[in-house]
Amino acid sequence: MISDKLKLMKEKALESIESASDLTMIEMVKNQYLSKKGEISLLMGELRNLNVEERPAFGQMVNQLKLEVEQALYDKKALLEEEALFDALKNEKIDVTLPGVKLYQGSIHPLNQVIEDVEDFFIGLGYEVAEGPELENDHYNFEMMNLDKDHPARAMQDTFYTDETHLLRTHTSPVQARTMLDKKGSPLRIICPGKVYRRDDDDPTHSHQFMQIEGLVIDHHIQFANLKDVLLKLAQHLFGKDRVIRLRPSYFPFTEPSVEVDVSYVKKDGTIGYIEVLGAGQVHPNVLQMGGYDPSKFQGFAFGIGVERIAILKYRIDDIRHFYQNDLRFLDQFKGVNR
Ligand code: FA5
Repeated sequence: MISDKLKLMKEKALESIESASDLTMIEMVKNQYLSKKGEISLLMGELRNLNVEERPAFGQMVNQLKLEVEQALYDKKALLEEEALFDALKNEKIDVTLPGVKLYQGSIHPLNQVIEDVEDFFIGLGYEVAEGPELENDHYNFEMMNLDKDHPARAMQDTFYTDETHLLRTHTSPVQARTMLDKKGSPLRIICPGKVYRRDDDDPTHSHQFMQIEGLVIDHHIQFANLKDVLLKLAQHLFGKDRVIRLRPSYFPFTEPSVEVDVSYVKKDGTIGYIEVLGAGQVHPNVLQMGGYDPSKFQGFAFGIGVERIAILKYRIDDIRHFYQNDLRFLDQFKGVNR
């Protein structure tokens, strides 16, 4: 009987589906019965061997069988997929009791902390922050600063030349010249932090590469007293109200008169000592003139602060080289300072 044959096929198919243990086996059963040449599809070919009256009933039975096998495959597939997902979730379960991976948290380098602090102070006084190139033209680094080609003071700032006219700047003072030309004769007050380079021998207070913060103010009626006032206020902002500054006469070709400025500190034995932190002075008339300012109408003052020297004083560092060695034991001590 044809219906027995169909019944047998159904049992066989459902049994195979039932016993399929993964999705590949499901796919195989599906091919075996439902593909173009699958057992159920081939049954339809048998329609031809039946007489016309029998055909509709047979067609209906085969369709019914097909629907049931399809449904069983669908259900089993869903079940296997759910089991696979469940297994994956079980295996990938996060163990919240495991210790976490500690991420190293860096902090702002102590020299940058000093720069930010000095910037805050001067921005509060209405200064702008200017920038200039580290690879500088001899013209700005020396000539515009009143040091012509054969000036003996060039020897004090011997540096690294890349060709006849270009060098790693020896100080941040060339930014004075660049800013003056930019401002085209109008009053200005700027600071400029940045790296500078010299052929200095490294020792506890000297490095061949260090940082400076240049300052320049040009206006009418500027006096030396204005310079002294701002430098004392800066020292007290950085180190506390008990600090004093000491001005020693000095020489820079770009300022006249010129001074070197020391800040007081208490030595280990309790006595008062001084550390030189910057050079300064009133802008030389030649520098004003070259920068496009009439020296009979404008005066100015300028200064160049040694950033490392400020950090040495502020954080009591015994050797400037610590700032450049990237030793995390040293740098970790500055986390949260000034913040
Ligand atoms: C100058 O560089 C002048 N351009 C500063 C200046 C600007 C004067 C504007 C007048 C007007 P000096 O060579 O003294 O000056 O350097 C300034 C500061 O940089 C020093 O006071 C010191 O704090 C720091 N400094 C100088 N050489 C070194 C070095 N090798 N290592 C670390 N800090 C240094």
